[in-house]
Amino acid sequence: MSLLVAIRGWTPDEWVERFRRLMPGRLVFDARHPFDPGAVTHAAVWKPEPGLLAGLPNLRAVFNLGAGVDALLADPTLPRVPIARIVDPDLTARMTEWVVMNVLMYHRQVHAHAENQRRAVWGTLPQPAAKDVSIGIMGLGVLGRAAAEALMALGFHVRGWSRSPHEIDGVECFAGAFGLGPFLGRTDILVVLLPLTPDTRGILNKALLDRMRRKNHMGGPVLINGGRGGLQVEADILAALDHGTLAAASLDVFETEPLPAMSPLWAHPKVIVTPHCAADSDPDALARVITEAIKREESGGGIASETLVDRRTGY
Ligand code: NDP
Ligand code: OXD
Repeated sequence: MSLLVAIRGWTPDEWVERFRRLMPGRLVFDARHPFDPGAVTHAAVWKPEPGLLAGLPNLRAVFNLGAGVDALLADPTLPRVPIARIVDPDLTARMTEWVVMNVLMYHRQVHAHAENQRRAVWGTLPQPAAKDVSIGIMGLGVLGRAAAEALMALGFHVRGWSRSPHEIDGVECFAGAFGLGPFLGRTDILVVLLPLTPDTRGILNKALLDRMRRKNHMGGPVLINGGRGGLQVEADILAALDHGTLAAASLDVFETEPLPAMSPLWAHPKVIVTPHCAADSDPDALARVITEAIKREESGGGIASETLVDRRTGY
């Protein structure tokens, strides 16, 4: 059994070292250097070079080093072996923090208070209770459910939208194309934790933003996207912000990453940009999770169902 580590965009050296430490006695190949393709049984990858995995005749399973598999599935030559993605409490907790931080910032009108402070104005603002504010979460998977629980614990009215119908205690659930209109029509803050698939690409567009509830204490609907940049049409978001259809946006992910220096999103007064770090996790913890998953697969336990990617749906 041997592992190929193929990583683009992050520092591969540290990952190769981690896996060598965690799997003493096994071969751990670095895809940047020559290796024997026939010896590779497992691959730990992040955005691997398209075609690389197709050249591994004895590959048994692929372990994606993140929760989203859109970059991996974009390779049309990807071999038909099981694919596992990351489901990890550390990653989930960090995404929950990012979502809650943003929701509270808008709900408690931090920007308006900061502006008053700048002008030395002792200005009190009307402040509704959390229960009177509706948070709509697109994506009720591992991350969406965790965010829903945290927001419910703070007292918000939480609604959720997914591909298939769900019943979740305390969450008003909607599903599919028919559910989208009613879901958006009573949402004040839209939290997006969807995967990027052919069905969700470009979903955060003018038509969707136009359907959100307009009247609230924040001056209009707010968008918080921690999913993927390909979900959003940035030109439509900018136009909605300038037109007032959207009051504000917090974006962790972008159509092009890193966000180009020329993007108007950087300096837009109603936009908060974070550099795809919402769920930046402890790499040692992730490497341990993957190592355990590889050992489980090797010993015949297969891939844990909550991490197994369904290639038909794309997540
Ligand atoms: P899951 O696979 O657990 O959940 C995905 C959710 O999206 C499910 O509820 C699913 O519906 C729903 N969904 C998928 N397609 C559609 C559709 N066409 N219409 C409506 N709902 C849909 O994923 P996670 O919660 O673990 O992660 C979500 C995404 O977050 C990842 O794919 C990744 O892109 C992103 N991410 C971003 C990070 C960052 O740092 N910014 C870090 C980690 C992840 P159903 O329940 O019916 O299957
Ligand atoms: C992920 C990410 O998918 O960090 O895990 O974006």
